[in-house]
Amino acid sequence: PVLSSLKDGVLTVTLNRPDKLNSFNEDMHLALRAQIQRAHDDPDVRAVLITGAGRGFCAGQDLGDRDPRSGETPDLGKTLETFYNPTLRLMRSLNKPIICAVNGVAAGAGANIALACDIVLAAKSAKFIQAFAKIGLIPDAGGSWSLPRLIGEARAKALALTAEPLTAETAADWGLIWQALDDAELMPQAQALAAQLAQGPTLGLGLTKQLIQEAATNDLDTQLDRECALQRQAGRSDDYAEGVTAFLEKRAPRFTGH
Ligand code: LHQ
Repeated sequence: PVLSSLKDGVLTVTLNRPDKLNSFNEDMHLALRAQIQRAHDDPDVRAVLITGAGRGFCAGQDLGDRDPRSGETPDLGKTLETFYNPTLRLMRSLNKPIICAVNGVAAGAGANIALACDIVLAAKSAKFIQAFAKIGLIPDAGGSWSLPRLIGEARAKALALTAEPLTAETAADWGLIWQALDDAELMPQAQALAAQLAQGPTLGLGLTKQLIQEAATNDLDTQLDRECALQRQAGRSDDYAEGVTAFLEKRAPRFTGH
């Protein structure tokens, strides 16, 4: 249910249930999680690129997996605890950038998995849909946290309460994502960005990701202290020495991620 390849430091992960718009069944949950875990464990992975196979990015949970007509009372909290939340936490704690190339519709938890990535690019034909309201659910997969932070409470509430589709261009205008690109440009640009980051000072990039995430819950004093601690760490890296040396020697730096 997930394809993966590692090239030049970029782990590309493709959600691959195109007949179901890459909606999540248990196998796809576990396969995605395994790839994010691999990104944690394998020092050769220096950036991750997530995308979807076929015309969609991800339509959220596979709604055919649990048929309410069976009469069973579902425990969706358990589904979140078992499947979504560990993956979300792994994505956020990964000290490496995750780029998302949203190639088509991103609905429900599929939209919010995309928003949990560090840099989100989307094809202009893609749409973001907080589909939960249509089926009586609440925004999950981190959406209730990320939406108000990214676009403010007014827009977050309206999107979540109406389930209205948002175009990629409006998403970019609002700051929900980084860029909306012509469809043909999406993958080349996403791959170029992932390659650029993977060849970058990835130790410092990982610390940057963590620091910006921490700012969501820290006050200024705490954050200034964290900047001291992480800049101290970054300043001791090989990549800092190389970056400054390359600048002084007027040449391109050769970063190693150490
Ligand atoms: C699907 C799905 C899908 C199965 C398209 N499942 N087959 C967390 C915890 C536990 C449980 C519940 O949920 C959650 C979190 C969530 O993610 S809740 C939100 C779940 N997602 C949705 O409600 C979105 C449902 N899908 C749609 O509204 C539409 O498919 C969208 C707007 C995404 C795309 O519309 P179209 O471009 O018109 O495509 P389509 O509807 O024709 O879909 C193509 C095929 O994919 C179709 O199958 P078929 O056999 O008829 O060709 C759909 O049934 C299937 N599919 N989403 N989530």
